Amino acid sequence: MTGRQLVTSTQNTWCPGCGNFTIQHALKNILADLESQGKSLDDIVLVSGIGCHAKIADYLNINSFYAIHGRAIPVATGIKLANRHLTVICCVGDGDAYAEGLDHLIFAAKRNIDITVLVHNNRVYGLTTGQYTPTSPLGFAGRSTPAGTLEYPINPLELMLASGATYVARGYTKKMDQLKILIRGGLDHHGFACIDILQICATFFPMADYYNAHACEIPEYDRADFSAACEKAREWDYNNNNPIALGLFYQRSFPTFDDRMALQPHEKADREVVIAEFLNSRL
Ligand SMILES: Cc1ncc(C[n+]2csc(CCOP(=O)(O)OP(=O)(O)O)c2C)c(N)n1
Ligand code: SF4
Repeated sequence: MTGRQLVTSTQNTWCPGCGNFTIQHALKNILADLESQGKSLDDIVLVSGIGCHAKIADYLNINSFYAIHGRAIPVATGIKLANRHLTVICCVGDGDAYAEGLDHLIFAAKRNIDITVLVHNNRVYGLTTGQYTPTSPLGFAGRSTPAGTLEYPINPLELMLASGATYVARGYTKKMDQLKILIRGGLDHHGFACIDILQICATFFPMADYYNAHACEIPEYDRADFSAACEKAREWDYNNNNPIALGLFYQRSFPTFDDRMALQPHEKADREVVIAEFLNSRL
């Protein structure tokens, strides 16, 4: 039970059947669980980008910040560094995080900042009505590519593993129970968590039949084994017709950027001394 009404009264404008509903529902349940376990919801911040996914910040009744397109992750990073006590969740789109804000995603993974990124990966620009994104398959015929794309998609799991993410998972909006476990695992993980969520865009890329036919569970292996995780992540490259493994691919414990930052002198007076010393050394 939660003491708070978690869904706001803001009018919801997602299309019927949109996978964003599942992600919102999963988050709502997780928030209620966290509160019933003694966590104050005031210690949770949701940051979103720009796109259909981003409206989740309007619909969930928690502290939130609507960033600009591709910039949710630096905002989330700043919030975490300003107050390490907060749990910071970042909801981003695949256009948002894998195109516009890709450098921020890579650097957040490299730094192992303790935030949880949920990529609503519908493999299309939903809000701007169907242009291709970095995870659209080769030949995707959308508004900006009516004759089909000429590019192969990127594999975001492989990219996140290579960049240093310490929790890498893939969920699917038609598997809400598993999605909840993966998101909760990311929130409980101390370090940078990235969960690529295969999301149904009911209007511009309705992939449910395809995903339902190809989705499978990841087999047992040591989740701290980087090579095994990379091998598993390469099996489905977002373009071939191989089985699509869902679940946790990789997790390891490693010092976070915020931990390291806390060890640095951060008092204003200290900073002024350091800056003065530096300037004097240049004279
Ligand atoms: C810098 C910038 N470029 C372009 C846009 C226009 N724009 C708004 S939403 C959007 C696409 C969002 O797609 P995605 O991140 O995949 O999210 P979805 O709508 O699919 O959830 C674009 C290109 C913008 N707002 N800002
Ligand atoms: S356009 Fe796609 S992603 Fe956007 S609300 Fe509709 S179904 Fe959802």
